[in-house]
Amino acid sequence: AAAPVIMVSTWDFGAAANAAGVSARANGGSALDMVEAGGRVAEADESNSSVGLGGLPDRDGRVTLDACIMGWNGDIGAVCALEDIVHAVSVARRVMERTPHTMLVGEGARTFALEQGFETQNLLTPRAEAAWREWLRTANYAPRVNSENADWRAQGPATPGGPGNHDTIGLLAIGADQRMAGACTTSGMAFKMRGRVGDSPIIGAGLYVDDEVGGATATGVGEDVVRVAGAHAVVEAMRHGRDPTAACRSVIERLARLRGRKVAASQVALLALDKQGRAGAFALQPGFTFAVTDAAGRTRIERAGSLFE
Ligand code: SD4
Repeated sequence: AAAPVIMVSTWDFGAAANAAGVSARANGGSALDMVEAGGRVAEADESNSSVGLGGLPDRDGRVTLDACIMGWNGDIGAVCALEDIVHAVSVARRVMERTPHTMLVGEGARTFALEQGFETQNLLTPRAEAAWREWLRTANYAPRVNSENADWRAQGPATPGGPGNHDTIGLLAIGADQRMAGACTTSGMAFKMRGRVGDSPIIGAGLYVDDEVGGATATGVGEDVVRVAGAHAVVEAMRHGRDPTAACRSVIERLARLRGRKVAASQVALLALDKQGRAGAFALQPGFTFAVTDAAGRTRIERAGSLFE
């Protein structure tokens, strides 16, 4: 039998995140340490235009970050619309560990982070600023996400949020003590309205972990993930006996039944890891990949099935 999976994360760039997670585990870190370490890799990666530094801004030119983290015992923390602080996942963890609350937004989240010793930095890179200025010429908001869908493909590799660009990272891990945790971190949809919050920092939508069952995370058009409480729905499907792939598929199919043709041009990808160390994913559109690392430390990139071709 294949070695159990100990960490998964969204997209091929998840491989670098998993490597950081696995080394945190080797150094005695918990599943929380694994997912936080992995999220920080994507946040610091300037070439990823959907997470942390280098993330594409909102329509007003501000980079605003959404992140959350969840442990094995219902511990949760989240930040929404955080500005000027790159490691949103770490701020989310501080919200979880050092406040009586579970979510802080905007100015309050930023003030809390500063009190906690996080340093400010300009998250808008020249490349992201140039993409925003280009977008301003039409100021036509279209939620485009990574997909091999023909419509998006036709827009070419330079399209913000289009094929070849990077995307939100969601991470799920099983620690050496077998406890599970997850995290999700993003700059959200490019050129979103100021104040818009997607699924990624919403526990139950962008992320959910139940240590009895497994965890799930989402990427894609957050509005469509929230409609079905995506990550929580996947965990509940696993609780009722579905394997991770079938659980993700059942929720994608539910979304399609609920929304009909309205999701034909949307993308949602769901990724799950169960307590037994089995990983799986499913998406609306083709092209979603994810990084899977097993207990032997081997990482492979898998490609999810999709409802549409
Ligand atoms: C959001 N799900 O804010 C995120 C975005 C994403 O670009 O996954 N991709 O809706």
